[in-house]
Amino acid sequence: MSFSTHFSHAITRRPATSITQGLRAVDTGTPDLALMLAHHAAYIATLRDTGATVVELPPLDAYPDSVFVEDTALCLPQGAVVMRPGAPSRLGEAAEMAPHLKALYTQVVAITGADSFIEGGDILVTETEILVGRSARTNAAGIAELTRLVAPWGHTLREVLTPPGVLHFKTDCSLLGPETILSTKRLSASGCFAGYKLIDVPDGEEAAANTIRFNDLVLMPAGFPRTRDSIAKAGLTVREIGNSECAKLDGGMSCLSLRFTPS
Ligand code: CIR
Repeated sequence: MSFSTHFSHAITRRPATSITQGLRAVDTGTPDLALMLAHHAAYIATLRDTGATVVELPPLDAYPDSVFVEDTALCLPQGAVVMRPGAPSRLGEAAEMAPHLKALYTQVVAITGADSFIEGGDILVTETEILVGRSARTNAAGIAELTRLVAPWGHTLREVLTPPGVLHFKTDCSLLGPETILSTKRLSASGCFAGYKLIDVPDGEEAAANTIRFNDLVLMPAGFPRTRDSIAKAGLTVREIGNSECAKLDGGMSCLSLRFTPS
């Protein structure tokens, strides 16, 4: 079983009423909390359908973006690394996540450098390497510190670039199988996925690039039929989840969970 696609656990956090204050690159309207909660419940139910244990953490009103738990940690088979988010309003979310990781993992380490910034959304773990996109949220010092922390666990990092104007590296790509990546053309054009099997996101459906392969399912945002058909054609079982409210805050399928098999 591949450690990059198969997991026994996920951690999620319920959106708080402060979600209306969440960060966004462009204001396309206020997220509707009731609808977001309904989408969130469908997301959790789908993760559970694969047989995984899903931890549901309570809302954190002090952190409007705290539903996007992926940015707070990197979870690997050997241990977890607590991140240092580059968005000042999100920095405290990492410390809120640490105890929940410590409850499940024997090894939990943290990015601590005052100049180090790194968010989980910029990190794509494949079966053979960890790709980290430098972005407005993830800097060279953060990547260097993560490289040192995961080396003893046998992991190699490769620094790549998140396209300009794109929030996170994984806003534009996802791992669909141990060697298969779904990517926007604007990202794959950089050549960063040489050696992988690539599935292109059709033009105009770039917002569908952020999916997750979770056990035997691929969770993707609803409303992107051409991307859905390409993934299904690759032999994968797709579940579409409503994402209209998280999309207003630049969030998607990967952002809503930490996925791992603790050791
Ligand atoms: C933010 O700007 O930080 C949030 N509004 C969205 C975070 C999305 N997270 C992710 O892509 N991993």
